[in-house]
Amino acid sequence: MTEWTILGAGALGCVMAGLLRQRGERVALMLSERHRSHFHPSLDMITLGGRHQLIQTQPRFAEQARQAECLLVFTKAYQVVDALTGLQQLPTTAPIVLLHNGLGAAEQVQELFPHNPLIAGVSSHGAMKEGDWLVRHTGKGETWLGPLNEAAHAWAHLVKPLSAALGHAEWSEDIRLHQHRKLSINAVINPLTACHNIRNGQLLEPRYADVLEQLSEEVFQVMANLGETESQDAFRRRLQQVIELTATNYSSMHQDLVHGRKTENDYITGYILAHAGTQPVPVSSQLYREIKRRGG
Ligand code: KPL
Repeated sequence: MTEWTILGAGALGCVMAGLLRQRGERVALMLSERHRSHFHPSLDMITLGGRHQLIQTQPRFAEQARQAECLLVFTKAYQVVDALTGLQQLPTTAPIVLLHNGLGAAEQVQELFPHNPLIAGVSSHGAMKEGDWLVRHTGKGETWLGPLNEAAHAWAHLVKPLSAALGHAEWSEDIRLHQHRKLSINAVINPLTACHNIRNGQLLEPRYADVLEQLSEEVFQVMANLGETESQDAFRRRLQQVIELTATNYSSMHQDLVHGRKTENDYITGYILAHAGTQPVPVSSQLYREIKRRGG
């Protein structure tokens, strides 16, 4: 049985640790320096049914990276490279699974760890941090994994235990498709909710109808130029569905901005800007600048 090492003990990382432990999987949590002097408490996960579940994981620090068998990276996109730079002793056989929002960090990871199997993951589970070591699982979703390099092709079997623990996990040889589908949703919902200081569901109010339509059109066109074949109607329906399903949530970018944290702006809206080519993307540009101006 593979031991899972989770890097990035944020909301989603902790919920994944909890769901894996519930299925009897071995889970280690890679902790940062600031946790070293503390006693490592057990994780308290509030399940979808509202029950508190105490989760025991194996605490690990960077110098123990050589013990990692499979690394699941749940840090924010902009932390991925720094967090992994500290793990140079990771065995070259250990797959690295990148599960952050947005796109753009994988190339640097590939340079840092040229021999490791590199896998991209896309998950739509909902999670919220409610305190130190207290997390809530807020929504069940799908999880897709797929290869980013040659060595990763041998690791498709990882989805079996993941699927048992998470309810759904599948391997896709075309993981870029799933990454683009998630990014296109994030590139609409996240910057708009962050800049207007609203919950996801408020985007359906008539006063946001125009900006929502303009931004959706921009994002759709950039994705189409990148080769995505989804129709505009299908994209609109999918967007509407995610907004409705997450109506009471504050998006991750909203939460980051409100709490004075850096956001994933560069890896979400920044990705749209970087791939727009000659296509005008005025709404995305304006939102990108506004989030930067507010320190995100
Ligand atoms: O993934 C999300 C995020 O907040 O980053 C969405 C789907 C927009 C849900 O809030």
